[in-house]
Amino acid sequence: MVLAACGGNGGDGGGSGSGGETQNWKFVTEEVKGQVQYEYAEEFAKRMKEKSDGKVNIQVYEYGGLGTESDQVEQLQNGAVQMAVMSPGFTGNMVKEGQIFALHFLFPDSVKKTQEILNTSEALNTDLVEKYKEHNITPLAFWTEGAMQWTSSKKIDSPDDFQNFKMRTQTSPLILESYKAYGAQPTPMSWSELYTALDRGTVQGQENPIFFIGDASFHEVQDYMTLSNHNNYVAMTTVNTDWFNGLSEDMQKMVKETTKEMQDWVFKEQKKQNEEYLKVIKNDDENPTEIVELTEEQRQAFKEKAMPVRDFYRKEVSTVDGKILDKLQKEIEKATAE
Ligand code: 6CS
Repeated sequence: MVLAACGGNGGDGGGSGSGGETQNWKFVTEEVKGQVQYEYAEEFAKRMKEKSDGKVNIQVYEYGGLGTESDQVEQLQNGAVQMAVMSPGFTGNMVKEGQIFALHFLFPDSVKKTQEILNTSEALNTDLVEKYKEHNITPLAFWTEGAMQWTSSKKIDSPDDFQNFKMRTQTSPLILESYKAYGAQPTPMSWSELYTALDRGTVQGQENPIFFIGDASFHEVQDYMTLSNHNNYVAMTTVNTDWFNGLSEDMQKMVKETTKEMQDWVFKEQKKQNEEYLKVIKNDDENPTEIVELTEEQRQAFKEKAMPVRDFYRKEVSTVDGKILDKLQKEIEKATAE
């Protein structure tokens, strides 16, 4: 009840959404201006304003203004903000099943196919959503920010290169487990500390989509970028569950429709940004980065080490005996056979 009241009143004039009054909502992202999540939220706000004839006024927050990624999760849960772009990589200690996205080489190599699966998967959009709802978070959509690559201070083209390698990760335990499987020493930290940590050698490498590596200038303090495509960066559009349930049906419909439209928009946005930043990194002569392309055989060596992590997920992480993973794997098999 307390959460409902708090969520429902979020922002002045928040209200139930049933009347004609102005609605002021807060939408927090984990990225800064120009980056995919922030631009997503701005575009979302613009569309909602237009559709509601100016009645829905969404204030978008860059990363940093409201604290760390973990603080932002709490703010969404307690209704201090109504909407958030959230990465499952920071909620793993709470929603264990959400760590499914930490499994390497699970989704197809094609980012487009991956997005299609994220759009249609029942395992994710129904079963996993239920798990988040238990924590007053409703994911309305899952979308990729692109394939992730490794940057490093030494060349990485085989699992041996990861031996005792200090790898920065997000906080979800299964992400750490995925890097331990290669022999690395994972070190969780917020991305706001990462540039300095790479520069000082506190950590030797990290994973992210290319646009983020380039925009956050990580390549300036790294010597190599391995095009590993070992995973996709998946983000979620989330709302405070109690607040959302308190909106009028029309308003809920408007939010859902906008979220749906935005799937195509964000796919194009991440593609554009990832392509542009690959050129930026390649052409940055002042900060040269060696691009390491893996052969299929080299990728296979990483895949073999990554496979046992799925059993670990089933046995040690999943609270439903791996049922969501089993279902998702079937959906992926079906989608890739088409
Ligand atoms: O590496 C990270 O933690 C950050 N990466 C991206 C692509 N978005 C936000 C996130 O916090």
